[in-house]
Formats: sequence, C-alpha cells, structure tokens
Amino acid sequence: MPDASHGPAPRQLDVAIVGGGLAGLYAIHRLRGMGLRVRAYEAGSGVGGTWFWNRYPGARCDVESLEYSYSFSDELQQEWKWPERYGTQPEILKYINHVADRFDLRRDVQLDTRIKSALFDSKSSEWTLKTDSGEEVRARYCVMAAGNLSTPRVPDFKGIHDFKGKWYHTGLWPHEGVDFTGLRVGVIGTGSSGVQMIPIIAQQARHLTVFQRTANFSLPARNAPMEPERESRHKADYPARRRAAYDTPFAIGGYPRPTKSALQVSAEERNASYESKWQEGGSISYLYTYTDLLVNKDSNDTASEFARNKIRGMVKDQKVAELLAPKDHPIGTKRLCLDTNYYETYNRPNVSLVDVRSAPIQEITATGLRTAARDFELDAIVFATGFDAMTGALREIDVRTSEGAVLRDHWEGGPLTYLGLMVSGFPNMFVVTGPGSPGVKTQMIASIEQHVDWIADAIGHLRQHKLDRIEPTPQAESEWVEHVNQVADSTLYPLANSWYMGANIPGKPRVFMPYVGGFDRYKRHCDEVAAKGYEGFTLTRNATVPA
Ligand code: N01
Repeated sequence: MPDASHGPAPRQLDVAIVGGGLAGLYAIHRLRGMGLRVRAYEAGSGVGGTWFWNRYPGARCDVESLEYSYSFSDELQQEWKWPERYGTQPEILKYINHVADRFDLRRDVQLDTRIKSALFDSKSSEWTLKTDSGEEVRARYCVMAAGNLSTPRVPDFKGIHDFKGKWYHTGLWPHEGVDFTGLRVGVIGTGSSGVQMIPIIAQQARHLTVFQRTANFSLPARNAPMEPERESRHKADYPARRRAAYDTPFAIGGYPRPTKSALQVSAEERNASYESKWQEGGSISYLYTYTDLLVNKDSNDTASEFARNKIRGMVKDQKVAELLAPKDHPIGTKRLCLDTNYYETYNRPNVSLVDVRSAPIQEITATGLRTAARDFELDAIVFATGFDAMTGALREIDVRTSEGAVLRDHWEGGPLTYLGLMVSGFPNMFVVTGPGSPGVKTQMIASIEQHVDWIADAIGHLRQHKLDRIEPTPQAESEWVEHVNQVADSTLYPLANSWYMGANIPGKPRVFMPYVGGFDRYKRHCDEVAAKGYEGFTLTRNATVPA
C-alpha cells in the first residue's frame, strides 16, 4: 500500500518517453507493440512537437510531403492525401493528429507536462522522472524524444521588456495567429523560419523591416498542388521507394546520384545543370548536381556563385542584392532554405533590409529597436532567431545518476554520444535524433523511425537475454565523437557558423554536432553494431532486480 502522506505512488512504466512529437508518437507505437508499458510526456497542449509550436505564417516543410511522412504503415501512407508538394504546418499537424488517432496513441500521451529531471538509480537500474507538477514516473528505460530544434531562443537584448508593442518568437507562435495588417513590423533573423515568413508578413504589414546579420542561401521551393498522377505513381511503389531512400545520404529518394565533379565539366554545362535544378526547385536536387559540392570548395564556389547571380537578377536594388547574397559560407553548409518569393519581396516598396552585421542591434526600445546606426519605430517584433539546437532540450532537464554523473557536466565541452543514440555513464537512456546522429541532415522522419526501431530492437535483445542494462563504453563514445568530427572535417560544413556548430548561442561550445557521413552509411553501421551483439555497449543484468 502506498503511504498516503507521501502522495500517490509513482507511475511504473517499462519505457518513459520525453516528447510527444513525431519521434515520441512513433516510439509509443513501436514499443507498445512489443507489449511494453509506455507513456510519453509532452510539454505542449497537443501532440506534434515542432509542428505544434512553429505556427508562424508560411511555416512549411522543406522536404516533399510524399517523403516527409511515416513509412511504418503502408495503409497509412496509401490513405493519406497530401494536397501540395510541400506540406504546410497546419497540414502536417493534421496528419500527426490523424496518426495519433489512427493508432490509438493518445491514451499513452500526457499533455501539458514538462519533464524537469531524470535520475538513474544504479541499484534498481531504473529511471525516475519528475514532471513540472511534481509527479514521479519510474521506468526501466527512458527515451529522450524531445526534439533538436525545440528550445526557442530570444537573444538577450537589453530593453525587451520595455517594448510597448507585441513581440513573438517563431517557435512559440500564438495559436490564434497574428494579424500584422497596418503595422510596422520588424523581423530579426533570416534562417529558414525568417525566409518563409518574410514574404507573407510583407503582404500584411504597413512596413516590414528585416534585420539581417548573416545572409542565407535560399532556393525556390516551386511548391504546387500535388499532381494526381505523380501521387499515384509514387504510391504504387511506396515501400520500394522508401527502401531506396534509406540507401541515400539524406534518406530522400527520387534524385539520381551525381556522377561527376563540378570541376570536370565546362562552365556552360555547369550553369545549364544548375539552371535546370533551379527550375526544378528543392535543395537536395541542387546539392546533388555534382558529387563534390559539399566537400570541395572550388566546386562549391561554382554553385554558390550561380545562386548569388540569381539573387542579383531577382533583386532590383543592387546594394540590397549584395547584402542578400551570402559570401561568408559555401552553399549547403548552413541549412539551405527553400522559399516562395523571398528575394522578390525585397522589391516591394514596403520592405527594407537592414544589415545588423555592420551596425548591430544594441537594444529594444519602448517604441522599437536601436542599432548602432539608428532607431527604428516598430509596432511588432518577430524573433526568427532560432533555437538552442540539438542539446538545448536535454540540457534543460536535470539528467543525472546515483553514481554522480550529470549530463550537463558530461557535455560541458560539447555533446558526447555513441551513435547519437546513447551516452556513456547514463545507462538505459536513449536519445532520438540528437547530437552524433545524422537526423537533422536527413529526412527527419526516416531517421526517427530508424532510431526508434534500433532502440526497440536493443530493448528486445535485452529482454530476450534477461538483461536489464545497456550503456556505451566511454571508449566507443569517444571513438564515435572523433569519427563524427573527422567526417565533418572532411567536408565543407565546418566553414559555416551554423547551429550545427552551436555558433548561434553565445558561450556554447563550438563542436560540429550532426553526423554528416550520410544516413545510408550510418544505418549500415548501426545495424552492424547490433548484429555484433551491440558492439561498443556494455549489456548487463543487475542481480538485485528480477528480470
Ligand atoms: O533559425 P536559424 P530558424 N542578432 O538558427 C539570426 C529548421 N526549420 O528558426 O546567422 C541578429 O537558422 C541568425 O543570424 P546568424 C531548419 O533545420 C526548418 O530560421 O546567427 N540576428 C539567423 O539569421 C532550420 O535550419 C524549416 O548571424 C540574430 C537567424 O536569426 C532550423 O529549423 C523551417 C541574432 C536564426 O536562424 C532553424 O531555423 C524553419 C542576433 N542576436 C526551421 N541571433 C523547414 O522545414 C540570431 N540571429 C522549411
């Protein structure tokens, strides 16, 4: 009997899942299918993660819908109809809610619940998670599916609380929407979120001022209604297409693999190829023009310059065009944006671009914003300033063990993981698409499914062998981190100051976090590790706990 004076007994689970987004939901489905008691804890008041929170105008996926969707159920992928080439945020959220209902997942999701701490007890080989309302949950395993772009970041500008207008962050957008009609609006930030929202806000606002610190490359999305023949062709062959996608670096199928270096062909041939990719739309298509665009700077220069010339052609004021044409990083080394009328928006009379690299933002004032050059009067400010990416969500949870390990300390100099899936010293805690995983460099749902399947198989293996504990060896972890770095260093990615490097957060260690060796290579490696009896992991049975 629980002692009433100490509150209700902790809920007992086999697997506690942190997050009710695409990863958390699939984890419920997969692990529940093994007969495990599971429950996901979600801070939002609805399921959907990224797609629940990021409701800013123009929010849309930059991977085509027929690819950016779950593959685990052929019935699901056959029956769902995507209305457009690229899904909008409302459409994707509708899809996720449909999945939650169709597979009866909601009964194992606890909404409005943020996990504040997670403690592993070595004696019982069990995690105890505490929620923000003080509830305790015990589980043998813990799956961190908390997202990697889920900790919105508003820069620490002086004066923000004195601002008399309204301000917003793209990742915490009001559910009722925002009407900018007739307002003087400032948007800070020109990453994927800014690039998507700027053309829409420009149509509403009296005046839109974009405060740009770093210009970003963006390619035309060429979004369009879904063509019925294309959809039926794709669906007729869906499982094979998914398998083929798994054999590509980005886990996205349908693009022929390049065969030549950009430097092997004439300038005319190159430009014709880039032009045809530009017309086709989409980022993978463009980066797939040649084999070496992400590894050879000279090759990349040709693709970067082609894109810069496109910007010069689209933007009438050449001073503005030069500001918008990125020169500080090779194309594709920061997340390549996709847009609809982004550059053309700067030709509108009600839009101006302000370079806050040369004259940084100094403070938010009661009536707007002050840069080192001048004051701007604004009625609303939108922070499209990004996220504490990849480690933010986990660092916000106080993760520790009875042996004295503290995750924040373990990651002090940058995140350490083995395969991006587990952390040494933190047994039975799995991470989905975290640092060291290729997740953010791939079609994310493919990575989520691959990670969760691997985790499910590992738990199945432990149960089958009457074991109750798995953790990576420190050596396997450091070798993986070294490998992730070596692979990154063999590419052009580290040349960009991106959130991949933690460069957008002052004081964050500059470590290249995603694995950029390709989804195909990563998946093969994970499968081999499992086939070799979980090489690099220590699997044990804690004698004090009944199996
Ligand atoms: O954030 P970002 P995001 N003063 O970090 C600027 C995914 N996503 O929300 O580059 C002035 O990319 C910052 O400037 P700089 C996708 O993976 C996907 O746009 O640091 N400016 C930058 O311009 C994406 O990569 C989709 O110099 C400041 C911007 O704010 C990721 O989410 C859509 C500043 C932040 O850009 C994040 O995208 C949206 C300061 N103090 C997002 N601090 C799709 O699927 C920051 N900035 C299409």
